[in-house]
Amino acid sequence: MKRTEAELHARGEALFTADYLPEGTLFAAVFASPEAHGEVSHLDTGAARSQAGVVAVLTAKDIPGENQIGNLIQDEPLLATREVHYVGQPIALVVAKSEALARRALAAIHVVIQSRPAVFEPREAFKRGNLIGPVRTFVLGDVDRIWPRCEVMVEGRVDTGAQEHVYMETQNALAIPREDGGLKVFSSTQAPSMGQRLIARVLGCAMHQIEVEVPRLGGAFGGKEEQATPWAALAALAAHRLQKPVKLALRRREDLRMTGKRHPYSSDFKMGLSKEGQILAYEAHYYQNAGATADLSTAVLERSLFHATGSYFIPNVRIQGACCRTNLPSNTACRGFGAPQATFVMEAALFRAAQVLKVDPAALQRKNLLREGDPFPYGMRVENCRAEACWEESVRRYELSALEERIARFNAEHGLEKKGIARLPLCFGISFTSTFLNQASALVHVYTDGSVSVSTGAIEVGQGVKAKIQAVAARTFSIAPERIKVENTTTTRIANASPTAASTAADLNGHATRLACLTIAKRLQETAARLLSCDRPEAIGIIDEMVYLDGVRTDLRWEQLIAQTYLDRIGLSAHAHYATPQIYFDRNQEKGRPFAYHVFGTAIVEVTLDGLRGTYRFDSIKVTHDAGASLHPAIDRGQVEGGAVQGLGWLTLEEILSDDQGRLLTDTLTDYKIPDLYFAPEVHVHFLEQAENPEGLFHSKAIGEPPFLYGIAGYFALLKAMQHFRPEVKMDFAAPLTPEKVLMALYAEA
Ligand code: LUZ
Ligand code: MOS
Repeated sequence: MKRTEAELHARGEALFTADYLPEGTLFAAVFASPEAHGEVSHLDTGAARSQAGVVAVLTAKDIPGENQIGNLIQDEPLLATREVHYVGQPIALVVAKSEALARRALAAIHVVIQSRPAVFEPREAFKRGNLIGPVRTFVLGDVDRIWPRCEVMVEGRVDTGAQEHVYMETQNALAIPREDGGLKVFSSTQAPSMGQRLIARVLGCAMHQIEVEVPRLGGAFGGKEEQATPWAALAALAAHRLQKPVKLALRRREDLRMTGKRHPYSSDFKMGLSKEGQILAYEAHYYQNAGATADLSTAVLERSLFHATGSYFIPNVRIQGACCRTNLPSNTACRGFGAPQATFVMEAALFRAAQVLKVDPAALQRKNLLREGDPFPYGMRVENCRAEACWEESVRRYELSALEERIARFNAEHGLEKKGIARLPLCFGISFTSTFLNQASALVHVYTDGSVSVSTGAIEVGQGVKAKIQAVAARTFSIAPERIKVENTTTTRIANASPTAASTAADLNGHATRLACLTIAKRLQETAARLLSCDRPEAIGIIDEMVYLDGVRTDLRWEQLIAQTYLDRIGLSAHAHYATPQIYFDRNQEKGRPFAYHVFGTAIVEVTLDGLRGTYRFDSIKVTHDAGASLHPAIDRGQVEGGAVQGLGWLTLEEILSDDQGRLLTDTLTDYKIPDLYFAPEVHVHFLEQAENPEGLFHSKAIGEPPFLYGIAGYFALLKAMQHFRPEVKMDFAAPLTPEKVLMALYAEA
């Protein structure tokens, strides 16, 4: 099957929110706080207002409803009033006849801020008690009873950095007033229903007054789950006040400065093992840098806790996590959503333990892999466990012993260049950890010519969800995919949609699509039975657009069947709702069954280090991935490749730096280096065979986020290469491990 819209993208004809420009549109630009923390004592917008081309300058006073866009926790004003909490926090909105005029007027706004001390580090915020939500603790067994019996103990600290989403399309929205006083808002968002609800709150109107439509997104990666809302709400506010269409589009530098990133974590770990390398006890403390507002931070932290033990069974565990409030733009959802940070801490602990035991980390990884029925610290037991299957398949398929020999030979023959390899066994839980979000609906129309329109709440962010939903409808009806159009998402056709997030969009919306198609298919069976004078509709089947009776092909075709159903005055549309069965979580006990299933896999990463320069090249990443019975192998392969490379970027190249006043220094894409074609290694992807997933849509598995974690192996491969170059090198677990840091470590004085 082809990727829907591939031609449009190849020709540059695909339309994005920014491509819609109704006549008479005004343009907005955001005036943001220059201070990380302080009290606004004076705000003068008069000079800006009187500049040529400026139509209005809006502040919090212009908000007719509630000045509040916090979702989980209501701690986020749309426009700052008395206090500012980070550099880049919106204070005022200039609306003008052109983008250039709007931006020029920003310089004429005068603000006086009495600065207050700002906090940027999560451990310091924790000490001061600046927490969001409760400290969470997951416990299994009893670590304190086991510590004295452990023959090997390791402890340490781990830091992982922020990561910018770098969606190609920056944050933007267009709001258009409607005749009834409501608004139609085009928004580049993963969460149109959340946008609709919060815009209604800000404007003080009913949700039915606000329609949010999403064309397609030029990438999101979690950055448009919560953080598309402010820009849509600001455009909506201006359109509502001025009764004109208003567009708000951030430039790249504004986007980099004003929006949040992946949460940096600072963590402590302690691990106890037997001398044979069995992990007996594990303890970790996560200090999450949440930034200035709650946003999704508590949910991200929760997913970290769920992924604390990685792909391993550990009988005694205590994990604690704190969401620490700092004076940075609020950090937010980013592919993996807290799981990569926790998995990295686990792998760092194992790496350290392997050093002490003088064994290859892979030996410890293999020994402690999850097995069928093992409990996670959150109560659920692992079902259809494929951790060992993926590991063993990767050893066979990628001829690991030959690979290791080749690397040993290379290292023996080369003085200045050294190679390292490392592996990452993956285990990722699928479902939103907030159980209520695991629902979706679909609206399917069959037109009288036999063509089909499918609407769901899923947003096409480039991940190919439309192609998957098209495949689901085509399979359920057994008709050609070309007959099926998957529509853009809008809140008038699909209500109360969960965000396109948590890797669940194809699963949840695909299930709903299948149910709606089945409802129509049942009606079609009845029509066909009538036409064929048969009193058993269940004896009717449709295969490749032809009607079958008792397994025997008839002359009745799909189009005829549809036309007759219409003439018989039978409905050709259906709406269906799907909710993931049998999931729950009790936050008092911290136990439950939060996930429908887990995704497994194994990656092997090989890197070559230039010991003279500290530069490195990732040669290859070899993946064995459990995609279930893939709905669309080409798309799933693309997700594995992209995820793995994005994961490598997070831990190596991508470094976000701010000055001591909380101002972002890496605010261009020349300062902030992301993986490109030259950086990307060869990616080999093998899907585990005979891997049907009974819990999944047509036995498939979700794909979006899990492969991001494969990049973690790259960090440890690099540490191994550094060790080969200089055995006594001091190794911190502090990502990103940029070439500069590698060089400093290799030549640090002992
Ligand atoms: N978003 C969310 C997510 O709201 N809840 C989740 O559990 C989640 N997981 C991954 C990515 N986004
Ligand atoms: Mo996401 S991190 O699934 O928006």
